Amino acid sequence: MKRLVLALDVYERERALEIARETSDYLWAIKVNWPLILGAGLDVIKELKETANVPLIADLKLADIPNTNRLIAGKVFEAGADYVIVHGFTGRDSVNAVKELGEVIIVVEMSHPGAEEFIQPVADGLIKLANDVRPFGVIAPATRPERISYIRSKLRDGIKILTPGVGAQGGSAKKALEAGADYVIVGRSIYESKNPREKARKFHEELMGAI
Ligand code: O7E
Repeated sequence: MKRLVLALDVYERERALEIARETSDYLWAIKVNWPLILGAGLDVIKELKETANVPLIADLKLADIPNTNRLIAGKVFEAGADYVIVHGFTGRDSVNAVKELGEVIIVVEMSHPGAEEFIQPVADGLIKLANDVRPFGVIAPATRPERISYIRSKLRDGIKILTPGVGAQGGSAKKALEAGADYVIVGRSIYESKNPREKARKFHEELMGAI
């Protein structure tokens, strides 16, 4: 089973497709965020799926009223995304508006230092929301493995934990998995390396060894 998600945060379509082609053997999924969508357009989602043949996560971190979330998510699912990432703090009606259209992943806690200011203090409420809404998965920080363990201990069985913050942000892939994550999201450590395929292979092997 593969547990690595590539965060493909480059601007250029060609570069994105090349990295996807090189690394796809080791990936469970590819995550696209605003940089690539703004740089290459929404059609890059379908092209990446055809090139890498893996699920596509659209990480737009939607945080709007239900109607606007629905309008945005509709376009993104139509473009071929398999999962759309939404913020939970806007409330369950906004999250459900996206879930009615396809699979969602809810942000429960983020990986950067500033996440301790506002998001971490309300994580319990966001976990409860996730347990009620039953998304495919939630986001938890690899930079704080103890928080992954905490979130896992409160989360309903079957909801996956995806964790960013490995490598460039200082987190460890192995520790994140041992703490209870299901999938590890890695960006710069792979796409900025001289040999993205080799880097992805190393992360894949580290993750396989951690199970
Ligand atoms: O640090 P990198 O280069 O390995 O990239 C990490 C990716 O995960 C990047 O796309 C960033 O936007 C995303 N991310 C975080 O780094 N921290 C978070 O808390 C949440 C995400 C993320 O993927 O959000 C999904 C909701």
